[in-house]
Amino acid sequence: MRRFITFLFLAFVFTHTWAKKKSSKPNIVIIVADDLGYADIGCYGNKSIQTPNLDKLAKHGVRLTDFHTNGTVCSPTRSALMTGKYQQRTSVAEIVTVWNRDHGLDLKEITFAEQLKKAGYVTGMVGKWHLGYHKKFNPVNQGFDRFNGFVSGNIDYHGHRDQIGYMDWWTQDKLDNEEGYSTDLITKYAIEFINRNRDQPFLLYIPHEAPHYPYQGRNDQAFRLANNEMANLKQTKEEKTRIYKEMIEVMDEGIGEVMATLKRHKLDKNTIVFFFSDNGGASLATNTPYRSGKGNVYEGGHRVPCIVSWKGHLHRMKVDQTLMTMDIYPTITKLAEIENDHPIDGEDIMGVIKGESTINDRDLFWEWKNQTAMRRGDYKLVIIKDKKGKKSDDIELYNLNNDESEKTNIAEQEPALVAEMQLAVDNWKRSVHHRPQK
Ligand SMILES: [Ca+2]
Repeated sequence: MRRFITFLFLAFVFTHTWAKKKSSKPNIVIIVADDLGYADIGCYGNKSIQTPNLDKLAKHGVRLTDFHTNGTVCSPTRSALMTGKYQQRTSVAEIVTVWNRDHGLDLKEITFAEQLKKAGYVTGMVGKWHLGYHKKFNPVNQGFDRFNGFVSGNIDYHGHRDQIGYMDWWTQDKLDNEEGYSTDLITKYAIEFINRNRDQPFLLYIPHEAPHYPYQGRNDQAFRLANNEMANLKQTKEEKTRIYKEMIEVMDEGIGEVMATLKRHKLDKNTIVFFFSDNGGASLATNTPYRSGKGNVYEGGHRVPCIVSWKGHLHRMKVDQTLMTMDIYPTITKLAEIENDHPIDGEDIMGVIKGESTINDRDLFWEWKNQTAMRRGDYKLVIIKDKKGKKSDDIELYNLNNDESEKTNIAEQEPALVAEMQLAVDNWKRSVHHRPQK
């Protein structure tokens, strides 16, 4: 009898300790939209696109108004997200294209998925990778236990062929095409992953394809064919705009289903959810009030919506601090109680998101092709090299505090500040482009 009581006592202590340990590390869900503009969703001011689920996340969570992507296009931002570093320090500072299939994120990089695995998390990814087409760069070789999705920049939402006609839908590192609208498949596999792993700490990375082109709704036809052939498709601007709205609304619906799954398993209090875009919106997007869009270093190219939700831990709040994609890495590794013993550029922003602290003043930088930008407080420096018809660099300075749309160049009025910021840009470039000798 005494033995039995001892057994019961030990069983209780073990279960209790385990339960306590289990609850101390939250599940982490990171949802990324592709090419979603700043004002493409309701809670960021859109009046025609219906996004009730994202609006609900923002209503009960934290809405960031000055969150930036590291890149102004897909792959560079994803590289910074995966590594916590300026992408210029990694092997992927440019877009990984279909024409360069042997290029990808160096396997030596320590991704956040690899770090979380070390902390005992099961790690899953469903959706767009865009950090290397070749099998050796597959997410399963970069820390993800499970991968369903595609490796290129975009696929036909129905036929799953990439831009030049290669089939691109994978289960782990095996090509495994299946029927379905890619946004719905991503939702399906996200839910399946949560169902399967609900009893252990998990990381789920959900990089959606929407609303990146090709513009296809849920009930449209596939139009990319094999061998780089396209079905004869003519879409008017009005049709594209209607489909673009639908693509965002279907993604929002999927995000609602993921949140409902977490709730159904009573995981919502133990799961932190991040949502953001990978760069500013493209031609059909609304980036209001910001200037320009994808592929540009003006605000519209990299200031994006970002919402963080964690029931019972985060409260409705608006955060105006300047934050960046590379900050996600140290934030989630800290939540997983992991020390990063390798250099990264991002900073843990959990204190900011909770409204408990602010981040130290820091300069932030963007670089894309011939454009460079830098942010210091409210000031934004933009340098454009080789601008058409100009012999010298175009130097622009804006004060975002009273000129959020970057309309009035005040560089001539602030020569000392411009010189200081140019020096900081030079130093940053020297620092990030330095590659240690092999
Ligand atoms: Ca993108």
